[in-house]
Amino acid sequence: MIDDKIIEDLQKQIDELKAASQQQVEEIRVKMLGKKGEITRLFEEFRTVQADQKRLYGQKLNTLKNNMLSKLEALKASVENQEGPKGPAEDLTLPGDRMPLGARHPISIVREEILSIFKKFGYSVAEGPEIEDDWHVFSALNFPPEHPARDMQDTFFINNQTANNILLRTHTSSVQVRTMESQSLPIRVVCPGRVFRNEAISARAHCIFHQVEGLYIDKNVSFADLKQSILLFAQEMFGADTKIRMRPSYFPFTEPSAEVDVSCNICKGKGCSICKGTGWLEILGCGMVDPNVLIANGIDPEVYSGFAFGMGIERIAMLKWQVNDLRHYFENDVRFLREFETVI
Ligand code: 2U9
Repeated sequence: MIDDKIIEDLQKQIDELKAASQQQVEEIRVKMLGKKGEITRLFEEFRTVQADQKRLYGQKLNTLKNNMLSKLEALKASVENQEGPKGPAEDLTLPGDRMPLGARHPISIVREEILSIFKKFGYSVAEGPEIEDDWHVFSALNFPPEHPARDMQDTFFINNQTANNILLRTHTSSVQVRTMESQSLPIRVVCPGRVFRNEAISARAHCIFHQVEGLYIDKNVSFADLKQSILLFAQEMFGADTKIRMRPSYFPFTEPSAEVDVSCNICKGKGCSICKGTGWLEILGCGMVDPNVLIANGIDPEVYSGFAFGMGIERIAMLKWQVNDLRHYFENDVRFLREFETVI
């Protein structure tokens, strides 16, 4: 049975409706417009309305239903404003989302390994600028003025209106020079860092690579100290049964100078494809600091002596993991990097 009173009462109810949550809005919708809802029931009873009244009550019922729908929209909007767009406050007791852990780059892993060995030997770590001047990279290290490393072919110079001696460092020796300027003797320091050389990129060379260099200056430092330090480093790095051999070499900043090979720990010195059948792998260069370098840096070579060494981190990493192409270390292909995820 439908009459004006029922419709007016329902309209009054609609006007007074309130909701505090999405759930209450839904309950109201079901109560009014659900299958057994009050407005739905009126529509079902519409059949019983007398024919001459159908037009009038049809309009009234449609208005009631539309008012109800508008009210539901208004209630929904007001609840959303109260709760924020994402619904009720999040449950703070739920476990958090796991952040996937990144992994260290293989060059960083080897760098830290080298540094931690020298730290055990009492060395401190120093870093310096990648953009340097001629003095710290060449002159203070006994490079003669006509040395080919000073050439544009080998070194990246930086165009500068006021100075023509600004360049990207070709080795981290400049950091040792800066250490001699700022620290008192004795000095025992290792210097890791990125260096730049004007070279074509290939499997064996890159215009950017990483070095660790070391410098030890004190009274009575001898070649025997150098040899024993390098042997201990090689055994820490490549295994206790590692042997070393030294071959004479030449660097402007050391005299005498040597290149150091370690026994190949793949074939145990018998000869394999990694050591190209020789049983030895070259790992670093070293020597006694040239007296000219000590003088240039204000140190009396009659009182003090020292040794220095330098190694390329990529080269050590290639030997450690038998990577045959240097470019892998720079491309950051995740399939390559993932191989080192479990290496600490
Ligand atoms: C000062 C005095 C001497 C650092 C040294 C080497 C030998 C050496 C190369 C290894 C491979 C560079 O990365 S590489 O291409 N380095 O062989 N470096 S002695 O000598 C110094 C450094 C600073 C004041």
